Amino acid sequence: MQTINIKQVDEIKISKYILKYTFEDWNNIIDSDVVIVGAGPSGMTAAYFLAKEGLKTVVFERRLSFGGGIGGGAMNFHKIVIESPADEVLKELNIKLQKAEEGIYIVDSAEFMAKLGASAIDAGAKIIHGINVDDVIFREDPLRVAGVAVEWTSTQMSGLHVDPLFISAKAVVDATGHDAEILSVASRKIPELGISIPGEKSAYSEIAEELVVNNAGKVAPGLYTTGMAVCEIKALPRMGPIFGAMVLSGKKVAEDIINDLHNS
Ligand code: 48F
Repeated sequence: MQTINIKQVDEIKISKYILKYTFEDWNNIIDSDVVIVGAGPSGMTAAYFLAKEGLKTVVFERRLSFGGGIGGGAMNFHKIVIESPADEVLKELNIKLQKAEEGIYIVDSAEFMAKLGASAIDAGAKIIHGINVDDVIFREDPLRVAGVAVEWTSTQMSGLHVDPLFISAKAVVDATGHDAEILSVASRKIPELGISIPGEKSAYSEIAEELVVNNAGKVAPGLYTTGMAVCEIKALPRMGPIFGAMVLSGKKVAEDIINDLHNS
């Protein structure tokens, strides 16, 4: 039987390399162009288009996986519905589509998650897991959101009193889904921004998709939103396991940020 020789490495060297390269990354992302909160479908699509444009983009995700609501599909069934023109984005990412009828496509949730995440990373975005964003940084004159406060999810879950680290960004994107966590904290703690959170409405899929896409974008200077968080802030209906608007609102917010940063 053939013996396979494996390079030997001790525990201390493993630990040293992990620390060295982790801190290299953190020193780099500490002043980012764009911070995206949430690695669901809208956040990862936004990350893909922003990184592709050459912007320093980091996605903080509180879980140890990415995909947000993609993996759960509808009641855990592994198929997801995508409608045109979102299929064009999925084709660009090499995700297989089954045509159900003209303009309506079916996608496997695992393939959608994996390829969307891989595409964002290949385009240059950093996705950092296990990080909870619990606040923003703001500045006056002019009033704007200027970054986020981050903490380990495990620290947050433990309830320990630990101060966060801060990351600066020219644009912060709330892609946290139904809870719109970043918009909520900003509306509560910086009332001068004038953000109110009326909450989403019950399902009305036919109209919800287009409304989400067209309302994604800037909420206040430096603060943007995409995906289901848009429903929270604009009182729009939910739509269930159809994901075209998640993809297209991610693309829309990326285009708005690219436009704003290029014109600033
Ligand atoms: O919920 P999620 O998938 O948001 P989305 O991109 O997509 C919504 C759809 O999945 C589905 C739907 C479509 O019709 O209704 O629900 O709008 O992904 C949000 C991600 O954000 C993470 C959360 O773990 C999830 O992966 N997240 C939420 N709050 C925080 C956070 C936070 N404070 N810090 C870091 N991550």
